[in-house]
Amino acid sequence: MTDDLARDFEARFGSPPTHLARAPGRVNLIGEHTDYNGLPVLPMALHKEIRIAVRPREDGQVVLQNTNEFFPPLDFEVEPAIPPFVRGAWGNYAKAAANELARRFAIWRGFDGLVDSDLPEAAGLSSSSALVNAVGLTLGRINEVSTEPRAFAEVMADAERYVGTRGGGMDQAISLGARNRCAAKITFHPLRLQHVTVPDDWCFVVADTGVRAEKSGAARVGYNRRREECEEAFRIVSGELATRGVTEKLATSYAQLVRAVDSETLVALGEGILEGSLKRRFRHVVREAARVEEAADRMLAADTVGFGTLMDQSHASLRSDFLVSSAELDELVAVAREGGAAGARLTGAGFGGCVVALADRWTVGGVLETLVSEWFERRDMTDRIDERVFIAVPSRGASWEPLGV
Ligand code: NG1
Repeated sequence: MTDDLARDFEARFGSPPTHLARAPGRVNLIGEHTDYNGLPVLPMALHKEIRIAVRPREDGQVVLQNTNEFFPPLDFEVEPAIPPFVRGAWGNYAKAAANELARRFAIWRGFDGLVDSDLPEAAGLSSSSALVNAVGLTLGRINEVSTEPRAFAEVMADAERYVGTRGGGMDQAISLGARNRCAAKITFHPLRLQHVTVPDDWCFVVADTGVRAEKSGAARVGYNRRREECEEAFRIVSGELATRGVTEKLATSYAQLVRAVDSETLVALGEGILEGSLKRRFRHVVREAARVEEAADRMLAADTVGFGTLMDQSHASLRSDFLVSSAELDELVAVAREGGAAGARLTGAGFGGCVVALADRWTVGGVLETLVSEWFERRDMTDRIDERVFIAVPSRGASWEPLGV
């Protein structure tokens, strides 16, 4: 694979690459729309990744080609305040990393790169953050930027906001920091990864609706609006709880609120204070954070049924309270459950993309078969079926490797 990429690079650029940067996508197991509220998440990195064959340049140009012809070649100069390409252009994820690193570390050196990926785009598996991370890692290494890994993950999270989505930091953190065979409970401010070994018998199945959830496009507005609603709900509830003396002083984050008041009490207080959509968004966020804590314990205890139940609850809440599911996502979740999954839910921001289902090694065959026969075959979506439905392998985070020249 790497040899093919290196040969392809040489054919295109005229000399061999010196390094390989790779960054995996991720599947979020539970904890959706919590990261940007400073509340925990539980993702794992995938065996599917972005790879870039790299040759550093002696000037400030970043010259990128992509093995997928759908993504046209591009180039730009490394400098602070890089003007973006048109909205939705793939190169903006590369510019995002370059812009942030140039702004913070005055980097100057660019590179020739050939990008290759086996990650589906706009499917909620974080191909965007994998690309930001792989370009960021490349620019960081060739410009000798020295930052501690967690600080680097925070820089990459800030970087990605360049494309216009006010995302949290989950995707960049897990893609950079994941360990083989593990998921990680991630907490924020300060960023911390607690690695949890995925039980040997567990299989997380990912199934893609094929409906694109383009966060630099249509899904951006819905995503950013949810974030504003969560912020608004927080302002109202934290103010009211301080006035009533429920919290000693004004809470400055959701994390403080959930530490001060247990989640069901907090939900009940929120229901008494908030109205309409804000009430529902608040309820989802508070309960989802509690589910993440519980899910990490269920994983440690290898309690398949317990973990699956939490996934089901998460999906119900994303559908009814957070309103980010879709007919296709709901159907795929239901089919996975019919096929014998212990639990299933949409993964990522929603609005399309993938579901994730938990099975064990004895039931996973039935789940896969049912998904294929009851959903994909009925929609005539059996081409490239291995890319549409697969078992996620908990994998290591990003790396930067010499290519032996
Ligand atoms: P997806 O849509 O899977 O890339 C987005 C955000 C995450 C998180 C989830 C919802 C970015 C890069 N990613 O993930 O931070 O908020 O939605 O839980 O914005």
